[in-house]
Amino acid sequence: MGEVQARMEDALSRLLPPIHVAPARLHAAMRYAALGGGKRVRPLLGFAAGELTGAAPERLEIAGAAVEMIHAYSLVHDDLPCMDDDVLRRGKPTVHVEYDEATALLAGDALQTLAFQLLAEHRLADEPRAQLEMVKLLAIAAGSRGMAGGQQIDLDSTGKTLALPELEFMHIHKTGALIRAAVMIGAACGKPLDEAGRASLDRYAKAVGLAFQVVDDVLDSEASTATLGKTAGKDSRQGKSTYVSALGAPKAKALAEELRADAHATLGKLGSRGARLAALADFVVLRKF
Ligand code: GRG
Repeated sequence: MGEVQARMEDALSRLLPPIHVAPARLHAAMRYAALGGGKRVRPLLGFAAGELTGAAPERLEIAGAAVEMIHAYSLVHDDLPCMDDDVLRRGKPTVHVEYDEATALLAGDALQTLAFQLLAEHRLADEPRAQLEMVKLLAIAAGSRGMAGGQQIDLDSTGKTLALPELEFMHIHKTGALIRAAVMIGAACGKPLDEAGRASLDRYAKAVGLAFQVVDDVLDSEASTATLGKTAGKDSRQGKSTYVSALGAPKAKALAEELRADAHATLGKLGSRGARLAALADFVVLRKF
């Protein structure tokens, strides 16, 4: 994990515009948002999925950087006063606090468009059609039928109690869609999987994506701000529906375990090449931050 995390830090630093290029303030804010923090879970999953299909690491780091830039953009916008209004992220002041709101908005926008630029300008798949498919996967995962849509449902549901199927729908979109895209895009950097292999990998990614958010809900209610590097306990203070509010912490943890078992079971169909994906399912569920 450390190797991929270090590799991603280098790749992101190389791919983001340098601070000395105008507009320096915007480029500095983009670098502040994307560098020097974060677990890099999505690129880690992309690398592990790429191992399954024999993808070149040079391709995986570009694909991972694109997904990570979408993720960084979502965090910058999520922290804005018009959304979650938070002042701490990855143990540092949020982008709008360090810079200003307008710059944070633009930094998020520019990170998002740079992600698509990366997918367009680097050779990431053997077939052009497969590369176009990656662009589509990322666009759908980030858009109204993915992350942005999930965020809208989250905003609309504040102060309300969601039933479990609605909660699952929100989380699958808000957090799960990008995680799923990270896995499928990583795999697409290598030799195409057959239909059954693709379906198994997608099922794995869906389970891990949902597990990630269930664990995030548990950590928000149980871990400290210092451990998380972001403000803890916000979900209940803001009246958000979470797996902890819906099920209670013990049942939410049991659900995360069920999803971990599902992820492992589905990887069984992919043979020993899925070992790293299995270890990452464990990391997502057992993590403490
Ligand atoms: C603003 C379009 C838009 C979307 C925002 C994903 C999201 C939607 C907001 C993020 C808010 C949040 C805390 C969601 C919970 C799950 C999540 C994405 C946590 C942060 O991801 P990690 O733990 O963060 O991978 P690091 O810092 O490790 O990269």
